[in-house]
Amino acid sequence: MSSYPIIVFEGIEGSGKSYLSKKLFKSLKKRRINTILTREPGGTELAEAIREAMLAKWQEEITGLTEVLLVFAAREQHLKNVIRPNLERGTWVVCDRFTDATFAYQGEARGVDAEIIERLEQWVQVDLYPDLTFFLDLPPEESESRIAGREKDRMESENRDFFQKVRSGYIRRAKGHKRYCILDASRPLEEVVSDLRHRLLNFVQENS
Ligand code: Z5A
Repeated sequence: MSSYPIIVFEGIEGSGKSYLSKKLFKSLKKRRINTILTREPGGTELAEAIREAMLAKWQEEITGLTEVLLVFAAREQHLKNVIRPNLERGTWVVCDRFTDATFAYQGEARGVDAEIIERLEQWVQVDLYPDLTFFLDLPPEESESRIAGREKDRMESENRDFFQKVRSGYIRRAKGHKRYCILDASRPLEEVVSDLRHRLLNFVQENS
């Protein structure tokens, strides 16, 4: 584990990552734990610009490898300018998505070789990995109804089969890593929040 914790939320669209990461951020602040809330791709000026380019609709084909290179360029900026300096000064980091999203979206769903992602992961992150990852598991049909009516970006415009592959990719990774906590995100929000609170309590006791 890094010196101070990095806690990540993962899941497909509408699974509640943004809502729950804000909730967790507020709850840690209430406990007087210095915490920042950030997201990927994004978190710095350049990384947010890369996010916009990554999610925009283009006339030309965008390959899976291009997406991998874009998210890792954004991640390098985010790690160098936000995440590492905060961890070094004793601040906890709550992040909406991180590298498991690259394995799920670009690896599993776009078909980019996992070895390429692993190499970039080692190269860019070196020794920095999340300490706790909440995977909010939601069937794609449910996700579709939650985000219906929204204007869709390039990634959100993918079909159900794509998101089924993303979900399978997350489930596979969750089974292989002890840091994962899988939450059934199809339940009412209060139930998901209550599970999150319970898991968080244990984590805070172990880490503060
Ligand atoms: N991406 C990638 O491809 N590779 C990478 O390495 C990384 C990212 C890091 C942007 O991510 C895109 O980046 C994403 C993958 C790609 N693209 N896609 N598709 P993002 O996380 O910023 O975008 P998003 O996944 O589209 O966010 P989202 O749709 O806002 O999802 P969310 O944050 O999980 O949902 P929410 O805002 O918390 O909730 C959405 C709505 O559902 C809201 O009205 C809630 O009140 C409702 N909700 C949430 N939970 C519940 C429950 N339990 N019951 C009822 N209603 C609920």
